[in-house]
Amino acid sequence: MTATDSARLSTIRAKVHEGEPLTLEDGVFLYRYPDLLAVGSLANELRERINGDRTYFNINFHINPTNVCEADCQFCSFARLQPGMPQAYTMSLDEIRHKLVERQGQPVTEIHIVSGLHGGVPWSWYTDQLRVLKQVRPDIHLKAFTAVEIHFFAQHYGKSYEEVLRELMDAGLDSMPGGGAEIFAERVRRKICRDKASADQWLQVHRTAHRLGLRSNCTMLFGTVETLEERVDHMLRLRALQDETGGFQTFIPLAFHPDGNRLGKLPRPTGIDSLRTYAVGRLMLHNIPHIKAYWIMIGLDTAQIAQSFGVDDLDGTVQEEKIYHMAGADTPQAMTRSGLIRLIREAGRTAVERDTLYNLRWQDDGGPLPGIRSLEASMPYSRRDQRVELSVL
Ligand code: V47
Repeated sequence: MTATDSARLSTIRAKVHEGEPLTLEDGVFLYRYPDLLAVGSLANELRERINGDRTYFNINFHINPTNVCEADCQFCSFARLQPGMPQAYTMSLDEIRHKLVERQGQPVTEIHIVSGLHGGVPWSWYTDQLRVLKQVRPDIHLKAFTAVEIHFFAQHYGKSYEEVLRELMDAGLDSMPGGGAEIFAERVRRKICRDKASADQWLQVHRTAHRLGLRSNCTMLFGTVETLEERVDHMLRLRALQDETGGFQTFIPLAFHPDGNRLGKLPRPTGIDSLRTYAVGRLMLHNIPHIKAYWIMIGLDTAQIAQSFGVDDLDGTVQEEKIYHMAGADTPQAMTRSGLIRLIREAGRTAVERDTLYNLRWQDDGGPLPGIRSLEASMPYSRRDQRVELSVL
C-alpha cells in the first residue's frame, strides 16, 4: 500500500463522513484497495450510522410456480426452456394455494414468488396466483415477480408496464423482489442474458412500480464475466434511480454459483470477494437503506462476517429455495427463526424481526430462545446437514 493509496482512502473516508456520493473511480479503488479490513470498517461505520447494530430478518418462504422459461440466461440452473423437458414443472393454482395452506399456523409474514418466463399459460394464471394466496391469508405480504417477468408480461400479453403492475396490484401484489438485474453493462448482458429485459427496461419497470407506490429491492449478480468497473457502474445506475424515486429498500449482491449451468467453468467468487462487494455496495449506495446478505447463497459463516462489512439484513427463513440449490448452494434450504437469531447474536448484532416493509415486529432482548439453550453450549453450525425442524418456527 503506497502513501498515495492511504491518502486516497482518507479522502474517500471524508466523503463518506460528509454524506458525499462516491464516484465510479472511488468504487473501483475500494475494490482494489489491498486492506480489506479498512474498506470493511468504513462500510461498517456507514452501516451503523444508518441501521445501528440492528440486523434484520423476516419469516418468509419461496414459491417458484414454474421453471419453464423462454429466456436463455447462461448462469441459470433453474430454468427449463420447454414444458415437457426433464424436470420442467408448472404448478396448478391449487398446488400454489397448498404451499400456503400447509404452512397455516406458522408465523410467516411474506411469500417471495419468482417464476420463469412462461408464455404458454394465460395471463390470468399469474394474477390468480396472487388471488388464491390472498384468499388463504389476506394479511400475507406478496413480494412477487422480478422486473424481467413484468417486462415479459407486458410484451407477451400486450400491456404497458403500468397496466401489468396495476392488474397485479389489484390481484394482491404488495412489493417486488430485486432479481433479474444481473449486471447492467450491455457487454455483459450480451454474454450472459442476451434475450431478456435490458438494463433500461429493468430500471423503467422499477421506476414505474415506485411511481405506483410499490417498494422494491435491487440485486447485482457478480462473479461471472464482468469487470470491477462494470460492477460499480451497475451500483451507480441503481443509485441514480434511487435519487429519483426513493423506492428501493434493499440492495442484494448475489454471488454467482457455477453448478448446473453453462458458465460452470468459471470459479465461484470467493468469500473475500463477497465481503468486499457488500462493503463497496454499502459505500456506493448510501441512499439505499439496507444491504442484504442472502444467507442461502453465501453460506452461514460469511453471512455472519458480512454483518461487519456493511450488511444489516439476512433475508428470512426462506424454505424450499430452488434457484441456488439447483446451482450448487450447499446451505440448508430453510432456517428456523431461532437459528437466524443465533446467527445474528453471535455476530454481535441485535436481531430484529421485520415485515417486508421494515416495520419492526420483534427485537431481541438477549433472552432464551426456543431450541437454543445457550450460545456457548450449542454446537457449531454445520452447513449441509443442518436440516430444519419447521415445527420450531
Ligand atoms: O435474478 C440465478 C440470480 C436471482 C444464479 O428481492 C443466480 O429480496 C447466482 O433476485 N448464481 C433471483 N445467482 C434471486 C433474487 C433474490 C434473492 C433473495 C432475495 C431477493 C429480494 C431477491 O438469482 C436471479 C439471478 O440474478 N441467479 N442463477 C446462479 N447460478
